[in-house]
Amino acid sequence: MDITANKHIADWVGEVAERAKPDKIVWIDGSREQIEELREQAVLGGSMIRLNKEKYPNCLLHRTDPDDVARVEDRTFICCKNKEDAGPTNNWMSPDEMYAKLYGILEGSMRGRTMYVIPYSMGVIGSPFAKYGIEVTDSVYVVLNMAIMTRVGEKVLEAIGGSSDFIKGIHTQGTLDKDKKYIVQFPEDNTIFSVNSNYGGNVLQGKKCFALRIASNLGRKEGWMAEHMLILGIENPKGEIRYVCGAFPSACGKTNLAMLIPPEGYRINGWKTWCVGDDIAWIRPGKDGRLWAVNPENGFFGVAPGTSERSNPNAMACTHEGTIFTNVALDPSDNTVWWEGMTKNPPSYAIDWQGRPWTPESGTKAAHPNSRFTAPAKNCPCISSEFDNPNGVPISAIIFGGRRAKTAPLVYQSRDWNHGVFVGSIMASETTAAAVGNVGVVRRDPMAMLPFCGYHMADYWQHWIDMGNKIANPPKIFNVNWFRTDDEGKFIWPGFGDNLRVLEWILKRCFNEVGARESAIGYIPNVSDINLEGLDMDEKTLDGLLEIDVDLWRKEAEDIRRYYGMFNGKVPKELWNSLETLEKNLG
Ligand code: OXD
Ligand code: MN
Repeated sequence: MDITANKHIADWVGEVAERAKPDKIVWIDGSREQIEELREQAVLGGSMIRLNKEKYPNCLLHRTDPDDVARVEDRTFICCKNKEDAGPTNNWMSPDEMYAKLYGILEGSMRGRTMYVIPYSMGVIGSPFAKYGIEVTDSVYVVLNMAIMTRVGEKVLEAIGGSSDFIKGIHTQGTLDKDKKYIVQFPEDNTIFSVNSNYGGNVLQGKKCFALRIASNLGRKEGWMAEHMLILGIENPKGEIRYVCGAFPSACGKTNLAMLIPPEGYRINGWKTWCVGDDIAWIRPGKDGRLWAVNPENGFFGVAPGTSERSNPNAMACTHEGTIFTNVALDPSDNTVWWEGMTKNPPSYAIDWQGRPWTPESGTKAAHPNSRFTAPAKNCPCISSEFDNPNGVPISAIIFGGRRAKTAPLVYQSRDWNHGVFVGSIMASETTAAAVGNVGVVRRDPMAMLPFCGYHMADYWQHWIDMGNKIANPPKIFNVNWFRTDDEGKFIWPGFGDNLRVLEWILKRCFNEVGARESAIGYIPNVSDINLEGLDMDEKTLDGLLEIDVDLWRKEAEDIRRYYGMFNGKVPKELWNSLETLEKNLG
């Protein structure tokens, strides 16, 4: 493939090349041959290790710089003209100042290197949901990952045609200097820059940069929603498949929920689950007055540690072919990978994520806690038959969730859409004992979008309210908390596949098949309506999980009032109304 006939793309790529001064430009055509050739080059060049060809065909291992292992929220910016438009939850710099800085870093940064041009699509190419981007990068790692996570190549250029409607993305690895790392979105120019990083979430621009930060701006303008949500289809014994979207902050089990395996009793009765997406949902009103969602991605960028045949066999199955592993350990005895939590017994000897010899006695982690697998969605044994449906799937329920030791009950339902927006806006998760200090401190993460909302958070809430006014049959909105603990700090609810018991109740509520009790915070299940068969839990314990501690909720309401105060008078009145109702209900 050579230069495109699209003048907007050709001129812009030419301009980037003039600044970055690569030795060579390679256009990614999306062919198997080209991807295989790049894999081979990466292996020969030493940036990738090829894994056991029988056990892990076409799989590679990559190690990043030890200082470049996660998303960098403090180096992530939304650069729009007015600071106020980025809001108090985003870092901001004026576009002129930021462009000057970034072009300075870009200048000559690809000398001696190859610049790859990746045309990619978020969503099924040519579908009404699809949006296109061009990412130029000097990293083969980015090319190979983008070819898994998105749909890439010539077909994307055909779909763009002569249009200038595409997202421009520039990535240069640079020197990986921590203090010159920038992940920047220019929503008014549909432009993304990532410099001095080569870590997935910062540089696979289709994911957080485009599909959430830029897309949340596009959705606001165009009347749809870009959300940090999984999409899951639940098939009941009658063969009806109903879909839910779920937003959870990190370390709350989103990928596990997206690939959930029903408990045995449910399986025997014919329940099945189908994964449509594990991280991002683009949601639009359909002609039928419902909301319809697609997963704009084409793969999973999952956290490896803790993923096992027990916790998530579907995710494990995803990783056995055509997968890129980043910062996991290598078992040199058979050239396979390992991470903490994968098996009970670690290998007796391994090469750790930094390439150093490791044994179980080393006292260090073999895999980085944020090590990842990039796996094709089509590998997933429970991938939905609707995954490639250009129209998406109709959403019955939206589920918000966080990690709360005491406050939030196992599940509750909002009274209506606007109250549901309130429930999403006050989403919070407690920091765990795994992190230094500050155990149990609540961090608000509205709709799990805190690091990903590309404009003022209060305007985003207003957009949710506006969307609700436009749809005749909105999904019902729920909040779940799998993480209530007992007096000894142990989780009470078993979680994982058993979460289906709660999802069953949620879906029954959506189809008016079950009643509920009113409470100060919303509707709560009647204890007898959650199926406990086959579970070692009595109704009294379940009742405890559904209890609302009025004192804790009074404190919560005070904290929400303080939190809303941060948004310079921009919090929609509907949310204040919900807060006042809550305060009144609590007495
Ligand atoms: C995240 C991710 O950080 O999905 O949320 O990688
Ligand atoms: Mn995510």
